[in-house]
Amino acid sequence: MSRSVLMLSLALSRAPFLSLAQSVTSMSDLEWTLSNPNYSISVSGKVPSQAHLDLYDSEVIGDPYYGLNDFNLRWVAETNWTYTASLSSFASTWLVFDGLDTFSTISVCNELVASTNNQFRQYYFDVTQALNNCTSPDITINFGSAPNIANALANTSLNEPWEGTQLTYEFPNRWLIRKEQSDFGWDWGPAFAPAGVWKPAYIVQLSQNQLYVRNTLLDIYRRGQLNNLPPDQTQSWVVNASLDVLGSIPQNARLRIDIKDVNNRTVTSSVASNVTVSGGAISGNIIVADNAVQLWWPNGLGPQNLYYATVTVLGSSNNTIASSTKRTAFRTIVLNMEPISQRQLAQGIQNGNNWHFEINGHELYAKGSNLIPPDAFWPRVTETRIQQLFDSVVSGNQNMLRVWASGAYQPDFIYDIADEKGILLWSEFEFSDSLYPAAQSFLDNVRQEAIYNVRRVNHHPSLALWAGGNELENLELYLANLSDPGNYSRWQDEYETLFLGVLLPTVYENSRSISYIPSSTTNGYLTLNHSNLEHPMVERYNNLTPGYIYGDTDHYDYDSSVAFNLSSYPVGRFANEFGFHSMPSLQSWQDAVAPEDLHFNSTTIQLRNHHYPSGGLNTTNFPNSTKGMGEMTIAVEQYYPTPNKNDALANFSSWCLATQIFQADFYRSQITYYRRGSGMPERQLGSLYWQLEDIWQAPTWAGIEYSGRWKVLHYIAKDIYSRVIVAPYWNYTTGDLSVYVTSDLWDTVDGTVDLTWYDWGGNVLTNMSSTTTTNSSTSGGGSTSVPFSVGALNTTKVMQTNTNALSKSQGMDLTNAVLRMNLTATGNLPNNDSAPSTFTHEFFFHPVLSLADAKLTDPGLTISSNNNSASPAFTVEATSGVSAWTWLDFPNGGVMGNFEDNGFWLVPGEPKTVAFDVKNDTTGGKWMEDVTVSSLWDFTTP
Ligand code: BMA
Repeated sequence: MSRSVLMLSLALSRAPFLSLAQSVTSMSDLEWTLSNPNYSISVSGKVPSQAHLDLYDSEVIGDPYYGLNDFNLRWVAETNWTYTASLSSFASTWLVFDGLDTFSTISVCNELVASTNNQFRQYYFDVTQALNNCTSPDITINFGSAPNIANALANTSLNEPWEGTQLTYEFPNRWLIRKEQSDFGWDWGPAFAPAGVWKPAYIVQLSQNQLYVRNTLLDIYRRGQLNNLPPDQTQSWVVNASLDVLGSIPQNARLRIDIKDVNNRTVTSSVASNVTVSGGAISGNIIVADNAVQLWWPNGLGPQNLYYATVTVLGSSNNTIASSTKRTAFRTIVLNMEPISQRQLAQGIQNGNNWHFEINGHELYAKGSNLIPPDAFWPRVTETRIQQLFDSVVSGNQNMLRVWASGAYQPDFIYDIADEKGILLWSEFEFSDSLYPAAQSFLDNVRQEAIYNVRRVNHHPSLALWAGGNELENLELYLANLSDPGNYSRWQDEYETLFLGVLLPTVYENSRSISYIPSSTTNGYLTLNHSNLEHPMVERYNNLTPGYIYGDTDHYDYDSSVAFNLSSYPVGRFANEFGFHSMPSLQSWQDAVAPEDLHFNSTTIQLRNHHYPSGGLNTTNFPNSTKGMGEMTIAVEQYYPTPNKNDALANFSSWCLATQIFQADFYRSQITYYRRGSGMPERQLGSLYWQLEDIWQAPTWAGIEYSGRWKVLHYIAKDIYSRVIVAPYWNYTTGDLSVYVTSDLWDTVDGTVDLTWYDWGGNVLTNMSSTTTTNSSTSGGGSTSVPFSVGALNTTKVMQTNTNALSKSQGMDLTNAVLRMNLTATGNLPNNDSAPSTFTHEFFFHPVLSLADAKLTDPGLTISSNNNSASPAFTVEATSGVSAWTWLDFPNGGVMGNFEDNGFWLVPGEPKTVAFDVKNDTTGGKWMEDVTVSSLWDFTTP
């Protein structure tokens, strides 16, 4: 089998595209050289790759992630890089690049082919002419320095007199170029501004009458469906297909669409109607009966039924000219922003507008987080890594990720993984935290990028939404109004030109199945009128009726003194971002910094903290960094006993953990609040915290570290994203304490919550059993058992009391009391025919705001392992007191994975066995010997 045929058949197995082009050679198969004459560098290079990675492989530079190499390697970003390779002689040849990062000049046989300026576009060039007169053909791709070019563009008319709106992290002027915006620095990441052929590239040879499919659009929607509006679920499906091809499409060409299930059974094989040929694309559609297919559901809401759709271009004698297969599915997903209806008002929902997702016509509670670029260098993001990351998403009980604007459009393999695992991907165009140029050349460039990506990913059932960009309305337009009120209408007009005039029509013209919002955080639209083709969406902005609720929320408050003040949280329909930063573990730090730097305020650690960003290229960002480090320290000091260990490394490790405990505690408090909102007048239906994972080893908002290790946050988020939860809501000023059960199931669930007060020694406070005000509770043995029934996507109160009253009238020592809430319930999982499931959840509440004020007791923790490396498990027991924030830890190197539970509380006499999910192990199980357990008590010991 020739290499190119092999490559085609490999491509087929995943089926990113299937083309009958006669010869497709991957440019990865060429021998590339990377060179830079200014530095006399000439090393071997790769495609796909980036200069930093090839220089690291050739040992010209050290690990870009080590120490302060992000600063030391700035020279790599500030110079030009050239990739060259020899070509065999090719006739009738196209070069197809799925991604060039970013400013490239391409020559073949010394003849200029093209220049490119957009990382996110697919480029294709007919180089037949250039090859014709060439004896030893070669290709040269010269990449200009993106930071230098951005600076040069700042002196052109592309730049505008923006004031107070442009957030610079490190390299300036990112908004003038179409390159991953976080490549120029962000508050959680380094600034490498890499360059290279960052995505696959192909040499395509076509003879006459042959076509190469370079992109495939599949749009599956219910008949009559319109973007952003809930469709009629009884309608049949429309499957609209459109192939972008190289080569010329015969005038009389027809299209056939075959749909098969994953067992290769044909669902339908039909010749498409309404076939059109225009602009290098052939399009047509078929109808599929509603009952011919099974629906796709997100994680936890039903099965992920998948299908293969093959679109074939047929010639006049029914001969196949080209064909493309995509794995897809049948589902509708809508972001419903319609006005609150009479029916909803009658249910007690507060007036205003909806802002929630509906899958196949059902409201769902979106549980998840924000996905940032998993690496500063995309070419080293492997499928295995993403599989593992998404396994953590699934086991973390998440069903939605917001793919944050200003990384990169996700490659197909990531959507494929999300399709398989049922993770909805709220996707965004790459614009963030600045205003953007309004020049025609810029808009045209963006339009091409948007068309390519909207068409490329539309077939994925995991695609949940397109948003124009990050924080544009709540932050950027707000800042524009604040700093330049005289020109505000200009900034709003320009914003609308790009986000309503270019991006919205790109979505609406290519897809009817996906909703669009111009900005991640938005109050939604005032009107939506699909018959107004010019301007279907009119934004609401701040046109608000007092007392009404609109839109989604974004919440950051670095004043940790109000972290647990519930009235400081926003009341909205959906929380798309909220968070606070924490340190990564000692183990992650050990991967990235020298042993002598392993202390809280070492220069390296401080300078790797980019919250708050330097705002430029200085490498002495101590004033801002200290602020960010200080926020973490203050939070720990406020709420927990502070570690003060004799051993410097142990002290550092404890401090890292302590910052993670605060982070997790704070997020949990917000998540419970937002989830309870599903049954409150705000009808709150989503919680996506900032941020899922790390791009490198640094203090950030992440719940999963760069190595894949879970921080306390990811464990606690997993727990609090359980289906049916019990949680306390405490006003620590008045002492009012209520306990609610909240469920995101689609049927009523019945169960009981056992409420038991303990002292820190682990003794049940038997005289405290009747501290609830519910009617039907029963007490005994120091516990109160409260039955409950909670409706679909709803909440119900199971206890109301006042801690000050408990202290005054019942003599409770609040510093020596802990309320354990234990829930057991029975109910049905959505779209699941098996017997009812049992749901359990536990929460420990302490009636003092700071655990530093609590009478913590040594819990006398013990740990033992099952010594079974094939299915490792550890049994932990508290022998002499309540164990708060019990933390199992595993060593660095050799093993990666996660415990099934962590950060939990224990009372004496109830051992808990915790399994460990191994993702990699090169130690043959030896790592199990080094697993440790600690708790908050350990912060109090030297
Ligand atoms: C929001 C996000 C990101 C940022 C995060 C933490 O602004 O959209 O831009 O990294 O908060 O500051």
